[in-house]
Amino acid sequence: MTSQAVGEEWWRGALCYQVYPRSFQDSDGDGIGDIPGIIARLDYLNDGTERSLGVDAIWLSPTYPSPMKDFGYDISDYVAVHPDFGTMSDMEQLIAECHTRGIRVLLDFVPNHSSDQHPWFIESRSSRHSPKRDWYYWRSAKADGSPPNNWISIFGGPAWTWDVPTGQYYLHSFLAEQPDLNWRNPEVVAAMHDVLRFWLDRGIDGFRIDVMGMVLKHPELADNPLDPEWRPLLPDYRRVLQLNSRNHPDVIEAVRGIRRVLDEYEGRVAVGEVFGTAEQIAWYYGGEALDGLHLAFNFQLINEVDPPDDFTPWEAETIARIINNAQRATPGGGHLCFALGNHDRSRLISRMDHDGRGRERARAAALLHLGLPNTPFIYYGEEIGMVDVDIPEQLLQDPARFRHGGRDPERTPMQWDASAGRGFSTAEPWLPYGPVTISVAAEQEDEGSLLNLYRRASWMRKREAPLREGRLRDLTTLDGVLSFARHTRGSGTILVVVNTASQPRSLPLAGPAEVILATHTALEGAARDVLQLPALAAAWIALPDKVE
Ligand code: TEU
Repeated sequence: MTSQAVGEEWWRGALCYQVYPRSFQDSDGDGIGDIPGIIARLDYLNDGTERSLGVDAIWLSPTYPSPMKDFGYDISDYVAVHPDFGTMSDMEQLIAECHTRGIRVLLDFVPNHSSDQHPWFIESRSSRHSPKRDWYYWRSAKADGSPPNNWISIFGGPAWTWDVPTGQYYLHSFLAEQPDLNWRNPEVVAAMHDVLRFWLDRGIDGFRIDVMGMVLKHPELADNPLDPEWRPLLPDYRRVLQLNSRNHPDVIEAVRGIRRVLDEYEGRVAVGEVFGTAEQIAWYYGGEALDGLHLAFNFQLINEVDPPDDFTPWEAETIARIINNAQRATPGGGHLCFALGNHDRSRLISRMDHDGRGRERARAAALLHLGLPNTPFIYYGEEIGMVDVDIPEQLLQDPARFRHGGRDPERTPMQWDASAGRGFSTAEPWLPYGPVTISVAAEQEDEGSLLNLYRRASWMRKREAPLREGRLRDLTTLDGVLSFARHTRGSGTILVVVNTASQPRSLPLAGPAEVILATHTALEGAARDVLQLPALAAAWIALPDKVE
């Protein structure tokens, strides 16, 4: 690594970026993004200058061999690369090229389930006496032939599938092609830890861990309680509360085991995908010892409650509550990690566009996200304002239709330019492109663009200690305006203000200050007494002790 010392907790100040490899850059003309494509675009992410986005780490959604039933989250070999994405040597080159630019690389680790085509499962299902039978959850039918419990797959239907040759059911929390691994079997744990070491030995800087909270379930796989609030049209899996299938107290031991493997190496990070209340999310840090996840994703700015009902409104009180709850619940020294989007959730602008002002909110969201004390993860395309793309029925790919239209709308190819192939591919892309008006090229030309706002925010964050490592203070809301301060002893205070109201608001200032960055560039510069915030505006303001 060139930019930071090895062993440092680099991830605390880092700006992370999620690459969905199928959709980032195609290099071989098959309409599917690949690793050489990602390498070709690294300068966009970070070329060491302020012309680039200043990304410190990328997380790659799964790049492993997979039948692609769940687009890579069904892995048939944990220690190889899918030919659609390239070769192991491409991956090694990506790691090396990233490291010369000071970009860390996180892989997606999917511990809860493998593909049904993984040799482990093929062996496991071959006979009741297979030495790997217990690597997965096999159970006999109830007396009436029904599945062993009432669990429902997140993708709909029973979480159990009957295997005719061996006359038993196996458990799958997602698709039938994604059987759950049995983490109560020490052989499974050892094998999965070896997977981690395989990649850590190749220089991978850490992992985003898929559905960490499902890895250990109730030891007897007891029924889940029915959800009295379920009603038709809600996803099937919501018929039951995931009490015994998720966030089980035993999960933390699996987390600690993974953490111990990472601790055998220096400067590595585990970022877990976890769901629940602020307290449930915080629990994954491992308490005061902080021996659990380094970072636990908080998705509450996307959906405040889990399971999700509605998208979190762009509303000061709600945002303040989410931040407050997260701060209060997280153990001292635990570092927050917010995401405003990912490959499973509707894109930010589309979520917040009920009045056609989603784009304005996206600008303010950028300053909120990068202004919070957290390790922000940007979902590819968020920085150029990509939107959900309406996919014609016959082109839908995602097997998980638990959401109307599935998750394809937010997975469309990165739009690099306004050409027919968007700079992404010369072939028919695996998913259709979005509006031609949205592209990196267009954003780069426009000084006031969303991309330039992200870029400026990213580099300012690197320069200004309060934004990178300052404590959060004085979180307040007034009349739709959210504000909080970031403070470090010796480096001053920066105020983050977000006007979520659709009308202008006046913000009284205690004295002379300087707006160092704003959604509306006209706001930037010296300010005193009162700052007039346009509707949906946001700003970063350096307070007097910083101005001199
Ligand atoms: O997602 C987990 C997942 O499905 C949640 O987003 C779910 O909607 C939530 O638990 C409901 O409360 C991960 C991956 O991100 C996703 O792409 C995979 O399909 C899934 O796991 C299975 O690996």
